[in-house]
Amino acid sequence: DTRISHQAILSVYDKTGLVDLARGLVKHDVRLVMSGGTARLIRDAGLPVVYVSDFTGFPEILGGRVKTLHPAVHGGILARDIESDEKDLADRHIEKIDYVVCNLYPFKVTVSRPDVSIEEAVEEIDIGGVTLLRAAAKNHARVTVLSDPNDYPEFLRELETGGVKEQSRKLYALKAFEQTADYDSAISGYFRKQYATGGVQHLPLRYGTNPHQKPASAYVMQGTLPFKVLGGSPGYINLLDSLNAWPLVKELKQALGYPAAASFKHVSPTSAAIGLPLNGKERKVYMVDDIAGIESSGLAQAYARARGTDRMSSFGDVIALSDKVDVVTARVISREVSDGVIAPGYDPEALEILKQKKGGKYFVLEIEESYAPPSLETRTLYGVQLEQRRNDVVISPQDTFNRILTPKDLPKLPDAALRDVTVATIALKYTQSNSVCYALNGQVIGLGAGQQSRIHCTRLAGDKADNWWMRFHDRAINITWKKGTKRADKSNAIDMLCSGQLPRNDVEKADYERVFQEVPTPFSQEERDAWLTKLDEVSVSSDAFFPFVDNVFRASRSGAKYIAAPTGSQKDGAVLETAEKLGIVFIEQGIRLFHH
Ligand code: 93A
Repeated sequence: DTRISHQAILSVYDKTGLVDLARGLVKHDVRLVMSGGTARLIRDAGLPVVYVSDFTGFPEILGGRVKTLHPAVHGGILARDIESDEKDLADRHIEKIDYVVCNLYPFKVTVSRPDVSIEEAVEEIDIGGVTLLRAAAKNHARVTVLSDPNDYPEFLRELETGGVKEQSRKLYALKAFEQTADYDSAISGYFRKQYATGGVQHLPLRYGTNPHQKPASAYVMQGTLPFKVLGGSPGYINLLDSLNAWPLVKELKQALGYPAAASFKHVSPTSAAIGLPLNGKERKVYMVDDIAGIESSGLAQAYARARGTDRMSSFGDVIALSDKVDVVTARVISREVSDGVIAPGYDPEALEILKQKKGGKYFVLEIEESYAPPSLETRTLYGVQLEQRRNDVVISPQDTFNRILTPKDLPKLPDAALRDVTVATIALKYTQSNSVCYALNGQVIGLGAGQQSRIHCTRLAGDKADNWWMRFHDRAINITWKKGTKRADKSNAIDMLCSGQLPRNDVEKADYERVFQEVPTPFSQEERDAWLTKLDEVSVSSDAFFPFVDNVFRASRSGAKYIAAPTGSQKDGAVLETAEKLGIVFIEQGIRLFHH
């Protein structure tokens, strides 16, 4: 046929709209080359067809596994309008292909059937179609690739009115690339679940955020997961906690050179600390005064501080530890209600202690200490991919806190303050925003997370710091307990006494008083104020600037002497002036640290 100037190859699983498309192509003198099933339909519609096997001179073989995989097809698609390509085609009597219409075997549908066998899944892996799409998309400078039946009408309209536009060819090519990428990820996802189990690369989870969110899993696309599950089976939120808590303690240790610990709940730290020696009072308040040899373990003291800060919030925590876990640390953990732990290693005896928790259900993760995540991170939210560079900024006492804005004549921070703003700021880097953190003695003492207004964070964290400090009052330390009172019940009662949330009626009163040998006298406002004025030298960090001066007032009430925060607020001037008046050192910490 001398009128024929163009050729199309058609090979589709989904035959929607195919006949109309073929009719339109024939109208424009395009010769249609097709694989078997596609050809049958078009022939039945009374249109002229050329079988791929006649085009290539090679039959479909292996029961259809090889249909279009032939140099005549791919040479025809991939050839450019350049002399050497034209010569290659002419030498082999290959004709150029201008249009490729293809969609793939429905691999996703097949593997979504609960009873599908691996053999059935394998047969659904389209090879020739993917190759057609990739080849045509690669050569989109010349070739039009249609991978979506929804595009046929618009394509025909363009063909009718002067030819397919360059911009359309580009978008069709992009669509084909997205389709092959999606197709391949469905295949690798299926085989990951089949072959990479045992937690090496793919870890099935019982459910996601809530029990009805099934299925759920954790996996990496390349290599192996950076942690091993040594005990229990972590859940989805457990992993969110673990994978936020681990970098926090890793960075704390790198910044300050001490073993570090964090206690996490709902993807924010309740506290974090470095392993400074505990004094007698701290050992009592943190409920570790009966742990033999605790002074010999920096790691155990770090966790005692982290767990001791806000014992109410830490109930059922996920723990991260910067160092190999020793027996003393495992003993501290073994008495607390907790969900699991992540650490770079475990002494065999410590591991045994931990694995016995929760009737063997305590999850124990061993993280690869040297693991460095890729710098780009992606998540899907409501079907939309969000991508960003990971927050890999380094917070260090040497570099992050050198810009002291007030007082002007202070050349550098005292070591203790530098240490504490570092602790507070690294904790914020892994806290849901907005967030404000108060720190003292190398540990968080109050952390306000996830509030939409800055002042509410500053108040929440301040109230927590106050509560923490009230627990050091002799009246709280010297409570006499009824025999057999559980640790968690003690923590709850102490919290009520210290926060002043005392019972309002007889029912509440009976519940509150049941744990005490002798019911402690409530704190009067005067006693409370007198004690709180002794809280001093506190460092406060904020994950973003203070929009109003109220934050400085509130921080000051809980003993703040140092505040580190980004600037950029219209009220910067007033904030600094207020800090100056209240005798607070204000450090410009130049990095905003929102975390979500
Ligand atoms: O088994 S294949 O991977 N081998 C091939 O060479 C091949 N070429 C096209 N499957 C192949 N196809 C696919 O066949 C197409 O992607 C399309 O989904 C299907 C169309 O086959 P038929 O025209 O016989 O219905």
